[in-house]
Amino acid sequence: MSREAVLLVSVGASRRDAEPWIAALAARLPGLRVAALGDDVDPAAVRYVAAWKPPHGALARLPSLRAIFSLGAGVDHLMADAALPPGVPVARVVDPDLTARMSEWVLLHVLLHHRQAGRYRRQQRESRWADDAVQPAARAVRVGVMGLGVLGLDAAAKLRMVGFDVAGWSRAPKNVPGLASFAGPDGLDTFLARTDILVVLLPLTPDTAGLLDAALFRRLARDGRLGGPVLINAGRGGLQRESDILRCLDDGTLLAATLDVFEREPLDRASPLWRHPAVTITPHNAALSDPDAIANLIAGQIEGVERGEELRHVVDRGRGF
Ligand code: NDP
Ligand code: OXD
Repeated sequence: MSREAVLLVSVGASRRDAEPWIAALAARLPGLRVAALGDDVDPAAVRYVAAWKPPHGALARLPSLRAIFSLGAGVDHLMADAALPPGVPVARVVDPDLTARMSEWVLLHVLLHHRQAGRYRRQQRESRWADDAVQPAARAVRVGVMGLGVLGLDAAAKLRMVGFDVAGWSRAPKNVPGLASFAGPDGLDTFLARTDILVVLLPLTPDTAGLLDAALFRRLARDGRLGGPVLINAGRGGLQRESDILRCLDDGTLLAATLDVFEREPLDRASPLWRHPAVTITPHNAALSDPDAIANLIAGQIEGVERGEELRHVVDRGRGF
């Protein structure tokens, strides 16, 4: 068996799922053997892993492992693996391609709610010309972005460019011109009370799990120009309580919701979310990781490590993101 250093790729259930990643990485890293989890590989030869939701336990017992690359920006699945090798750094995706995709999705769905796309789709189905709906200006609509990291800050900047009145919430306050910043549990009430459209781009951690519940939705602004608060979540499904979302849509606490992520994925066909008239669903593809773009990032990281440079975008395993 070859002792050539190996980059092990784990994506999806079958080797075919990993193949675009293997091809993209192998083309950029000719000095490494790029193999799929399940291939005939000497565990002692594995120097790097690139993975999206690998089976828990699969990355244990790789004695030469130098770094694990998440193929997404979120690392909650990796962090939940009790057998993840403790001393090995985990780097996540921070890449302009993925960031731009997420901001596109956020802008699209904020604008669909702002311009009342659901109302006009209904009217069209009924061949009904009704032009009496109030259409507030973007500056009169308050968007609150939960999570002001790489993705939240870019989305907030682009929302401001369109003209929305944007605030953000994070652990520590941010000093960004034109962005009202709220932080920590103490800042949450004020942030929610001035939010008409809540955009969630938080990571899933022990501190954020289940945060999006009925108690939080009740603290959103009731005096907005859209007729009720709107929830848009592309963070993680574990942040939300789906039964609370449905209850709050039905009792008027929420006007509408757009969800890209779910407590269980894929979303069960029996979930009432599919059929709720005020819910828009996308299948966890707000910001896909493009193999070519992300292979460039990982190849650059590996080349840097091999030259003795510091790994970038390393996850703080203590805080979980
Ligand atoms: P970052 O790590 O850059 O940012 C995370 C942000 O969340 C930071 O601003 C951080 O605050 C804030 N935060 C974390 N914990 C708390 C807390 N307890 N209270 C308040 N704020 C908190 O992550 P990204 O922006 O790159 O990505 C965010 C998430 O988006 C990912 O973790 C992933 O789950 C999700 N995602 C979803 C995708 C999809 O297609 N649906 C695609 C890509 C990512 P502070 O800055 O103060 O530390
Ligand atoms: C990610 C995702 O975290 O696609 O990158 O969800």
